Amino acid sequence: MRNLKKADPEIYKAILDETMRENENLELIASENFVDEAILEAQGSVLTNKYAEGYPQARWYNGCHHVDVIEALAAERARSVFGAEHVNVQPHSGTQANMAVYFSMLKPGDTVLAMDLACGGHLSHGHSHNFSGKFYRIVPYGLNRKTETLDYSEIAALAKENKPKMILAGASAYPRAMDFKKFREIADSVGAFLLVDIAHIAGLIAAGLHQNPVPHAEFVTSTTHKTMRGPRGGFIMCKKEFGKRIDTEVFPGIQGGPLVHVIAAKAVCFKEALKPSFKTYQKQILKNARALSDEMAGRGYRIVAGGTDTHLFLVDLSKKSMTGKDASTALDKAGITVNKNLIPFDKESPFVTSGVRIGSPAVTTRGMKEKEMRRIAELIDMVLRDPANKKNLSGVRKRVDALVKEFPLYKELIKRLEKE
Ligand code: DSN
Repeated sequence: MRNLKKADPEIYKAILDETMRENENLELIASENFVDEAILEAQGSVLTNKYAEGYPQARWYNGCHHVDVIEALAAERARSVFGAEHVNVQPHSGTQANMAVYFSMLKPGDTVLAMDLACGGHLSHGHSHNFSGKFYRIVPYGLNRKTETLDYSEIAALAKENKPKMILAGASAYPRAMDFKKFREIADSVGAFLLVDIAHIAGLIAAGLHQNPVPHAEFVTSTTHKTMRGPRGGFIMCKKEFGKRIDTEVFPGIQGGPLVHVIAAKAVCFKEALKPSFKTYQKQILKNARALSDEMAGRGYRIVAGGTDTHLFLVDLSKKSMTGKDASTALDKAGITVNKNLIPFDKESPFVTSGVRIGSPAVTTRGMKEKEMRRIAELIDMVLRDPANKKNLSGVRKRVDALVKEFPLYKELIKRLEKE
């Protein structure tokens, strides 16, 4: 970053500081990950200069022959990873991927059955301030109070009662496996179409470690930056018959020029996902999430839904006289990054919450395994047992320092930065 250092020392310093923060902390935010340097290179390339409105071989601007190669490769690789008939890799984010599906298939006021945000759904699944909540009649489905898992018979009953045009499956904070085949049956029973948002679990699906919704749903949306470990962005998969409609809705419907530098990085991410090493990585994500969740449970913490089948789990702190907000703030001070999260049927507000969400993708990328997960659980427990004690927090911080040093991140990159 020699040029940046000269041109803009303030931005240079903030990027340097963030690089160090990522290296020096234990990243347990379930939706975050660390990309390979190859992805940083693709995204930091001259492709940021190019306008490419339209699609490969059908652009509005000239000079697109190289970016055509890139976008075609990204889409082709994504199709291979997930077995999809049609892929659009242009959405700038997961929310925009969802927006393209809503806008192409629904009219304002149409009914959508989607997971309640308070039970783990996403903003774009019907939050009142999001386009989804403003433009559509959202009927939320929740979880079974006892099992804290999806209750398919309740979803079927809600579908029958409300006759939705679209059923949306997928979540941001649901630790158990989802049955997309059952969602398909429910959608068929009321003539709805099915959108599955796999933003969180896409990597697991790509590796064959979670049921793939692609054969069951008309539309599947995702991000590339969570378990997929690619650049920040979105993509849409759909049945061939909807391909043209989706493409037209993304551009010119809701976006202008695609971010070709990000699409190149997405292509690198999909290539990575086709390798056997990606499957090994995803398997370890699952093992690590289970080991961490089991160790937390063994230390007396209640795990929502009794555990995890995925890369994340939720810890209920309501019986520990602590809010999610206080817990995540104390953990942050000790170098452990998690996010406060509503637990099902939470009595606290979304700003306070009774829980924290913990995910394993980023620490797994560092090379940590089950043994380290048990060490992390011990460190979390130490913080939460005495969260206001500064000496306790600095003691844990030192142990975090020692742990992350054993699993350095961006080693070569940091060495180069230090030389500048
Ligand atoms: N904000 C993301 C998450 O953390 O789950 C969802 O988009």
